[in-house]
Parts: sequence; C-alpha cells; structure tokens
Amino acid sequence: MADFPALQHAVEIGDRDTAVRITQEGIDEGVPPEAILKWMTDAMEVVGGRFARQELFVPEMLISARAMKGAVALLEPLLVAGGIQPDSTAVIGTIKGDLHDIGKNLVAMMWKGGNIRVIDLGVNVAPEKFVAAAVEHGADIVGISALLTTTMGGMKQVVELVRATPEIAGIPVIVGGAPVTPEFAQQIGATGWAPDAASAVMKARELISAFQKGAAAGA
Ligand code: B1M
Repeated sequence: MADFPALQHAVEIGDRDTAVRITQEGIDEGVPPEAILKWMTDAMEVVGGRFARQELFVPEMLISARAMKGAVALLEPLLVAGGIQPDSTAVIGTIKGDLHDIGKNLVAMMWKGGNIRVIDLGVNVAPEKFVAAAVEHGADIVGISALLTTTMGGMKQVVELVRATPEIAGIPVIVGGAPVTPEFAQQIGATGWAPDAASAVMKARELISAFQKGAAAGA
C-alpha cells in the first residue's frame, strides 16, 4: 500500500523522486487524487510553519515546491478528466509581485475538470494583463490568486479595472489564496471567494451560471 506519510515527508524535505514514486503508487491503487493531494498540501503547511520559525529558508521552500509540482503533474490528468466540452472561459493568474503558483495551478486544473476553458496567465500578473486577456478571450470569469499579504492589494486594482472596462464590466471576479478572506473579497468588490481548489470549481460554476443567465436575459 502507498505510504502516504512518507509522501508528506518527501515533499517536506524536497525529495522529488520519492514524492513522484509514492504518488504513482497511490494512483495505481485507485486512491482518489484529492486524497493524495491532501498529503502534499499538508506538507506545504509544515514547510510554511518551519519557514516562519526560521528553521528553513527560501531554497528549501523551493525544493519542496519542486517536489510537489513533480507529483501533482501525475495527478493533473485525473483531476482534469471527466470534463466535456468547455461551456465557459476563465482567465486566471497570480497577482503582480507574487510568484506562488501551486495553489493557482490546482484551481486551474480543477476548473478544466469542471468544463471551463482556462487561460492561465502564470505568476506576477499585472492588473492590466488580467483585463486585456479577459477581453481578448471573451472570459466569463476572472480568477486571481495571492499568497502574500503584500500583494493582495493588486486584486482590488483588477476588480476596479474589470468594472471600468465596458466589454467585461459585468463578469464575476473570484479571489483566493491563503491570506485572502471572504471579508477581504467583499471589501474589494470581488464577486466571490473560495478557500480551496475544490470549492473554487463549485463557486466558479455558480458565478458563471448566474452571469450567463443575466447576460442572456439582458440580450
Ligand atoms: Co513563500 N511564503 N515566499 N514561497 N511560501 C508563504 C506564502 C508564507 C506564508 C510562508 C510563511 O512565512 N509561513 C509567506 C507569506 C507571509 C505573508 O505574506 N503573510 C511566504 C514568504 C514570506 C515568501 C517570500 C517573501 C520569502 C522570501 O523571499 N523571503 C518569497 C516571496 C516570493 C514572491 O512571491 N515574490 C517566497 C517564495 C516562495 C518560493 C518561491 C520559495 C515557494 C513558491 C514556489 C511556487 O509556488 N512555485 C514558496 C512556498 C512553497 C511557500 C509555502 C511554504 C507554500 C505555498 C503553497 O504552495 N502552498 C507558503 C506557506 C504556506 O502556505 N503555508 C509560503 C500549497 C498550496 C496548495 O496552497 O497556495 O494556499 P495555496 O492554495 C490553496 C488555497 O489557498 C486556494 O486553493 C489552493 C488549493 O487548495 N487558492 C485559491 C489559491 N489560489 C486560489 C484562487 C482562487 C480560489 C482558491 O480563486 C481564483
């Protein structure tokens, strides 16, 4: 049986090969991808705690992130599977100044699995770029991720720019990431917030559906 505590430990110490091997074993045994993922997100919590206590530093966080990314790549086809033809388009990215992308990538994967075409702008994305991409691709929703308290302010700029751009003024904007709270989302005028990638699919589908109904009624 796949040794998931060893998977968590492998991500914590940045042992990519072991993380990938145990993840594959879990997949072969038919363990749900979300359950495998949980061991890795728990590992990142531990890594974050150690970083905060100065027990480890940026290079160690990087190798843990690399180990997790390697293992998540195996889960991606499973998380994305089951999607039929996309019925909507999302633009997503990590806000300017912020290089954390694991959570954003998970949300993007889950959205793809939820029949949403995803335009992933990557990390360190300027507010204007979110807006330009949403207009270009006729987006039904914009998603913004932030992991640093210092970058969260950029989310407000995206909301303001979206509302000021006639072609996309009515589309929902959903925000998330560890420091982002529902109160903050409401305060900056975002349409929605989700605590994790699984709820981000449900929330996005709900917001897209309401937006599309509203657009059809107004047409
Ligand atoms: Co950094 N980092 N980091 N880091 N890092 C944190 C975020 C930190 C909390 C660590 C700590 O101090 N305990 C801290 C932020 C403190 C703060 O702002 N309050 C921190 C810091 C300080 C920094 C640097 C400033 C360190 C430095 O240089 N001195 C630096 C900043 C670089 C930059 O961005 N400009 C930095 C750098 C890095 C690395 C590059 C080394 C690496 C990132 C690698 C990468 O992403 N490619 C890294 C890592 C790995 C972390 C921790 C350890 C793990 C983050 C992670 O991947 N979590 C993190 C500690 C922690 O989070 N506990 C930390 C796993 C991931 C699955 O969770 O991203 O929260 P998360 O995503 C979740 C939900 O939040 C949600 O769903 C996801 C899946 O369930 N979600 C959304 C996310 N986006 C969403 C969007 C949505 C909806 C839900 O809608 C659109």
